[in-house]
Amino acid sequence: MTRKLQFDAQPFGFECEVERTALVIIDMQRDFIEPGGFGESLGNDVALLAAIVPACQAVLTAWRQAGGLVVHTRESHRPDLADCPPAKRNRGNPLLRIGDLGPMGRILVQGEPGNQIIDALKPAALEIVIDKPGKGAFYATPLQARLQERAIRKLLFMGVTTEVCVQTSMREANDRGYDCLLLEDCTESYFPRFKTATLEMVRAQGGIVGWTAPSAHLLAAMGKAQNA
Ligand code: TIU
Repeated sequence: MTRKLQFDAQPFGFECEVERTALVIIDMQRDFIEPGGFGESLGNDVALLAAIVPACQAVLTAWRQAGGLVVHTRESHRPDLADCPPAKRNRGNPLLRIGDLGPMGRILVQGEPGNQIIDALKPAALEIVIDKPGKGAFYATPLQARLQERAIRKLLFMGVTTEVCVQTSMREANDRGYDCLLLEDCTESYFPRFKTATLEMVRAQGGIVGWTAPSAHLLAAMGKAQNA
């Protein structure tokens, strides 16, 4: 039985089938959410980001219970930094550069404590985990192949930061033919006005990048589908 979900979204209603849809959780890592990681090394106040964790947890729990596919991404580099262009490492004047030793291990390096997804959203066995060297989840990763193997057509996005890795990943997905929806209360930026602007630009022009909706709309639709 396919389970069809239909709910109010902007710029217009969104429809998907659980079996053909993936929940994509972008970079909910200690490096962005906790002090001492990459986000703070760039001069950001990281405190804002933790507020979305309960809403993300609620969606993740419901999506798992429905048997939906879950994809987690991590922005991360190989320990030898061969996949980190010098342009990325040297841009700006960070307190600590990618690969430098910080309080949570080497900044943005695979396997280091700071590079792990926060415990509250820890990937479960068999969920897909994508390590990505870029801001987008498709660049130099096997994500497209993993989604095609499962005939996934639509993506629900959560994670951080809204205008950087989330928006880049949504744009990459949009160009690959996926319908994308961003859960408004499950994403955050270090700059609240950038989050607002991103939500507006995603759904402008008839959904030029995709849809946005509060997570409550998705959860209500999932509750209805279960009772149907
Ligand atoms: N700096 C910033 O806002 N974001 C990133 O560098 N990566 C992600 O968004 N994950």
